[in-house]
Amino acid sequence: MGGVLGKDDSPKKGWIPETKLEAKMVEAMQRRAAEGSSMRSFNQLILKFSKIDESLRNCKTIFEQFDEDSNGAIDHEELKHCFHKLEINSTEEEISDLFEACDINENMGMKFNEFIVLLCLVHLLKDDPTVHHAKTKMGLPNLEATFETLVGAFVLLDKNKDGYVSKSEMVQAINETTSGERSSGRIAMKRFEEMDWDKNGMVTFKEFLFAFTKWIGMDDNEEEELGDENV
Ligand SMILES: [Ca+2]
Ligand SMILES: [Ca+2]
Ligand SMILES: [Ca+2]
Repeated sequence: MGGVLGKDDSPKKGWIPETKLEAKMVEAMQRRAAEGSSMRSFNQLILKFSKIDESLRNCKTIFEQFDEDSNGAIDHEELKHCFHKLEINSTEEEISDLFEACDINENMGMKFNEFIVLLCLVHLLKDDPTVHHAKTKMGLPNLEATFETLVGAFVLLDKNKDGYVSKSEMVQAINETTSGERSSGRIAMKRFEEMDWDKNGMVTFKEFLFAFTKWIGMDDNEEEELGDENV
């Protein structure tokens, strides 16, 4: 509890990724973590929330474009076309792995929020350290800037740079945000539980992204008004 440098804080050694995709994700994240976060504080992320929200919502057009039969979901075939159009070089196996990983309700179709998560994972995985920042990988510059922000946010949370966010890392982040607030520990716990939906005590980037789409209300209420802002 006491010492910051105590062993209690150390990560679980030998955390084993559940899938090949997760292993790749963790590896990519560790590489990014080694480079350092583009973000200095969690507050900075919070300030960017509405911009991220807007950018992801604008992605609806992309989603609709690739939902060729307009049934509200992107199926396996449609995803392949999508990758082809966006010039994402992926093997058949990679596409299947991504599809499986992001199709969380296993109905064989990407819903909008699942699709966003998938694209963001692609963005991370396709990250060639020599080209990033220089050019975009999918020809979707605005969206990719948003993905970068989300990667940065995760790197910021992942203090020990092991590719996962643990409970104590979450507590630390929230503490830094709301300095002096007594309830912050509880908020952190709640946030953490929202993110860790397989309840294994660790949050992966994928879980983080899904939680994020939930927080900004992108998951269920897609029927709701899109694009009639009364500002
Ligand atoms: Ca479709
Ligand atoms: Ca960590
Ligand atoms: Ca988890």
